[in-house]
Amino acid sequence: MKRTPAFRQAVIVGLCTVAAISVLSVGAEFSVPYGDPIDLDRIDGVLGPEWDDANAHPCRMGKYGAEVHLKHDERLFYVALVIRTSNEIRGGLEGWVFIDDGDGRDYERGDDLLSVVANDGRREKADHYFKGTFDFVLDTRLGGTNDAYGAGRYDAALGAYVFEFCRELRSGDSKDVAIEDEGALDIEYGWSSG
Ligand SMILES: [Ca+2]
Ligand SMILES: [Ca+2]
Ligand SMILES: [Ca+2]
Repeated sequence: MKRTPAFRQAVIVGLCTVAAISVLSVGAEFSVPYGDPIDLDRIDGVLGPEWDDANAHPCRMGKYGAEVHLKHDERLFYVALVIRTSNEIRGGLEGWVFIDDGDGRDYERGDDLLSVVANDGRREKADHYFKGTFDFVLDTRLGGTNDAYGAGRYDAALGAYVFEFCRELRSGDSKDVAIEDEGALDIEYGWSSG
């Protein structure tokens, strides 16, 4: 399926060690702390206390103000996106986290995308493989394994879409980009509307 995101925000993630991941975003550096594991049931599109030990930073995603929350544990990398809009968007919103495979060329075959449509917080497989520019499919459709889940919902009281993702650091799946100790990773965040 080909989809064109309305916006992407470039963020560079430098991995110092698994226990001390740092993020460079628009010239500023953010640390990705080692935190408590998040139960899969908490990947529900509700930004609860499971994110209290994450690092959060504000950013812009196109016309929307947003926040990115980041943390990891020994096995999983966690990302939450809060995209602020006072109105639910007609046609829905899809949140996504793009992960470059380390060659510095974004949106090419071999890159990763975590993506789900906001759907009342229903948890879905989120582990996609890039086949080409904005042409991506679930790993499981290419013989790979699903190693990421995500959920999103619109929270009217908060005035925001909330997307939560968890993803294996090193799944061993040939369809995944491994997040290695002391490696480097480019991540971009974004959304697309239906
Ligand atoms: Ca949650
Ligand atoms: Ca690439
Ligand atoms: Ca996978």
